[in-house]
Amino acid sequence: MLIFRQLFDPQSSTYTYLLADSEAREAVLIDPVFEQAGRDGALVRELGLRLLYTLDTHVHADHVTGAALLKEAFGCQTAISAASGAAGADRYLEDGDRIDFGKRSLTVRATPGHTNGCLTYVLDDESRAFTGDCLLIRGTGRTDFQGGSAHTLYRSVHDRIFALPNACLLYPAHDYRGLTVTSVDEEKRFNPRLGGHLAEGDFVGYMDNLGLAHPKQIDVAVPANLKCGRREGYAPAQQPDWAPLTLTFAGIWEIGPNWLEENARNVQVVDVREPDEFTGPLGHIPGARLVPLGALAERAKELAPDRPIVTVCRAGGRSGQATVILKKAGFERVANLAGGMLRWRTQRFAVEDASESNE
Ligand SMILES: N[C@@H](CCC(=O)N[C@@H](CS)C(=O)NCC(=O)O)C(=O)O
Ligand SMILES: [Fe+2]
Repeated sequence: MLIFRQLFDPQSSTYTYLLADSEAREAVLIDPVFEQAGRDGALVRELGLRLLYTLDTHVHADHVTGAALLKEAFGCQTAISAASGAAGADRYLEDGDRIDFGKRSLTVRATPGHTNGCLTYVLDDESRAFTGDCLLIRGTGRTDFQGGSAHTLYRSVHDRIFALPNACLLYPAHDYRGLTVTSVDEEKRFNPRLGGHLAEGDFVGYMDNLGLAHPKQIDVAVPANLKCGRREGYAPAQQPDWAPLTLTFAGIWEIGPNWLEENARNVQVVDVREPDEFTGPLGHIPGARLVPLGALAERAKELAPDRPIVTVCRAGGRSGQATVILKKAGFERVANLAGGMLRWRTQRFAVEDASESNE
């Protein structure tokens, strides 16, 4: 079975696609975005997948690829077309190459025109294809920079994408209106630039008059993408360095009980349960300060601004929301205790005032 997720970066309107074999648990990510690498990594971890490849459809002009960050985090391989001119990829793809993940695979089709090195990745059963910026939903990639050519793009779409089965679903690298998917049949009939009876000359005329401003990030994105997303001295803002925190796909930074047990002295443990739970069956972590969730926004000023905070509750739900409240109140170094008191007690770590023993 195929695991399939479509992910969105609102800043650049980029779609990233996660594909995996549900049995082998092997995965690939198509067109990850630098700023979203933490989110994508969280999904890979939570679904219990092994990331084999990041697959860029082309050297993007509008955002930096997450390829290098994901390689660093997961040890996966980075792949892009040989024709892209990008340096430092682990695998350089050519037309006809196959990328295997478990029993599933993607086949590479060279679809130049938006850039020289643009690829479309076609799923093994031709039920889905990932067209990058070659064919967009009722649109196409622009052809006015990065070696673009309207003639070449027209041929790529007609010869390589419209040659797929009519029912094949097409997933682009961008959509600027929030549209998510189309099909070969739909685009053959309704694409306003090259569908229906429109000929190559009509397309070229259309593209010559697009009148788009250059992407805002082009001067940063292209040089970084020519190095597969490596940016010396520039880490994504998100990764905290005060503890080995993990980001959840829900967007919450968590710390495991083992780390907290060893480092409790260096942080403020804030328990956000109700008072009767604090001294109830589960008890609380020694040294924890009780601030029920409902009072947290109001009482946040009681907490020291210069020491990291770990929030705790019964199972890790309310304390996750507590991290959101504390961030809003201006605290930067905040993490949720993963699994809350329930997991803490399964580990048999020390508690105070428990009305029920751990044995
Ligand atoms: N406004 C966007 C640029 C959008 C853009 O130029 N997108 C490229 C893809 S890299 C494109 O081909 N757009 C085609 C279109 O919008 O019709 C930005 O500043 O990043
Ligand atoms: Fe592009």
